[in-house]
Amino acid sequence: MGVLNVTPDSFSDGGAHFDRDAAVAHGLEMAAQGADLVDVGGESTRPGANPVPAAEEIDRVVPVVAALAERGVVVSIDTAKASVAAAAIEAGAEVVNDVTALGDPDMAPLVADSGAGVVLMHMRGTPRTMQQDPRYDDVVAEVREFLGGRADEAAGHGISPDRICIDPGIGFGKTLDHNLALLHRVGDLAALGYPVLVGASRKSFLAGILGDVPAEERDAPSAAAHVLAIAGGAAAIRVHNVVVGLRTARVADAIVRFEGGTSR
Ligand code: PMM
Repeated sequence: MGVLNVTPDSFSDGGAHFDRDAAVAHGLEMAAQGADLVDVGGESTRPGANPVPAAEEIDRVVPVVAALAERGVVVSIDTAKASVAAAAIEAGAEVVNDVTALGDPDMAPLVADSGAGVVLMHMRGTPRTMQQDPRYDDVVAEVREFLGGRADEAAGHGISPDRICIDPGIGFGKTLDHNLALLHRVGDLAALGYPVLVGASRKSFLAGILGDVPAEERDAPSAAAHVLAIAGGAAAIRVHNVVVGLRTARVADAIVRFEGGTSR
């Protein structure tokens, strides 16, 4: 999944794709580079970010979704608002990437009725407050319990289980240790039986390990996290740099899936 933030303030590519034509061009570029999905978002979820009114979010994302879908790109819409998701699905989006895991009561019926796929992500709190002293007794168990519950809820609304993907929400209300625990034990989440999406790309926990490495220099560190997530059973990764993400994922996959026994 390639990240396409159509916002003036996302943390890692903030502003770079705010211009509509530039956003469409970058989305097409990521698809040509091999992204299976282009994830279009119009509201920043960076820590401390303020919400964007639905009408403005729709105005940002719908023309970009429509232009990409028209050209055959499979688009996911990164939104927590059912009204935005509805407009994006109308414009051709096939997946709803919801960082609140169906927090909007209108979202589950919309996804069910439209036949879209859905990504259910774990977040503690809201982007405004989520990094203020997040605490868990057992972060992996709590995230697993939450995602299992949300997936059941989605299925209860008639969303087909084969259209559901789960995501631990790296960086969303988590300390460095929480992120490391979740990445270390992706298999515990995969055991729920749904494909797991992991988004570690350029996130600040990497700087928590490496020191002050700027976001645009975090692609190799992101790849390290994604490779180990794949080894733990992750089915998809959400990345800014599709060339690096896809190449590393393909090598990781080849090793993880190797069944040839001892070398000859
Ligand atoms: N991270 C961000 C935004 N949306 N969606 C999912 N499913 N998983 C993530 O980890 C995730 C997300 C924040 O990162 P960005 O500002 O680079 O988009």
